[in-house]
Amino acid sequence: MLKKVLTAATAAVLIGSLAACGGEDSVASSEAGGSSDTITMGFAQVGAESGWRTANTKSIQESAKAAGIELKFSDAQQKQENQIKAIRSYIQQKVDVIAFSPVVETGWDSVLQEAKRAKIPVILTDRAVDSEDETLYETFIGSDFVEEGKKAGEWLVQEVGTAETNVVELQGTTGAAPANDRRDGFEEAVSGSPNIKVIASQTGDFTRSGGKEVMEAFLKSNPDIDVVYAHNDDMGLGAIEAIEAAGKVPGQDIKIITVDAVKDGMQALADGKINFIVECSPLLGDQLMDAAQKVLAGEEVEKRIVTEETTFTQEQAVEALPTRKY
Ligand code: GZL
Ligand code: ZN
Repeated sequence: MLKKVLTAATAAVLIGSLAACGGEDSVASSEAGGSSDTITMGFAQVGAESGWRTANTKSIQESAKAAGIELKFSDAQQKQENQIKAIRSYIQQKVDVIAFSPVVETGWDSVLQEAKRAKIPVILTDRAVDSEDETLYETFIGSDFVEEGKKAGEWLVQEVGTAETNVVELQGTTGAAPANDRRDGFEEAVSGSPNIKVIASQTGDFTRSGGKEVMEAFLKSNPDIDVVYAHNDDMGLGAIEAIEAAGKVPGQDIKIITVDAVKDGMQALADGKINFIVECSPLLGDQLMDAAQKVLAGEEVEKRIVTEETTFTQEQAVEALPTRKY
């Protein structure tokens, strides 16, 4: 059986190369199981916890298709051990490049050293790792989360002036770069306004249900809440449900600031239930595929690629909604 297969394969290669007559040997390489010029990427996604994540996954899948890159994709349900397992399986499958969005900042060095030993380049997207060894990844493509937190705080400072303002904070996933940095950036921006106090902070794990549950608890234990600062739209939308259930008016009795600017958040902003949104773009797919092709072609890629993003007021949301891509 094997002999027959080999003969057929050899014949195909011969015909192919004759037909190509001096063209590239794409037939030969495709006969060799997976042509050498198609890049295979293993992507280990965080999960499907938010509208942002869904849009991010869509962007990666669409951009891979457009770039002719074969994508192996896994969803870790927000568990680091699942992401590590996925990265290990990509190493075993000998993919050309590995990309992932680390659910938390710490605990990646050993699996990234395994990828390095296997000579498989790694690209970080969306969230960063705290690794000291920068040779463990080629580049990090993502937003500046500290900047996002600052933009949220700066808006609040100019909005409330010197008025006494009690803020409750719905934090992202414990240990995640966006949670740590959006907290730090916000604190930095309001540090010059002693009238603005963060009276409670708790993780809602970037999910709508998490935001709702934590906000219900905040409402029970804090009689005077003026502002909710939610690290993403989904938790802000959950907070809106809890605020309305408590008979208060979101956007008026309690102002809400969120980060992401996904469609559902922008709709709530346009409806006046959210007061300000800091954009965090999930559309990283094209930049990722471009970086992967450059890395594999041995071209220079800058270590840090920051994604462009803006902020939205209620009026701007009404304008932007019709053309919003996600
Ligand atoms: C930010 C991203 C965050 C989003 C959340 O780049 O990691 O994770 O802000 C998502 O919506 O869950
Ligand atoms: Zn108050």
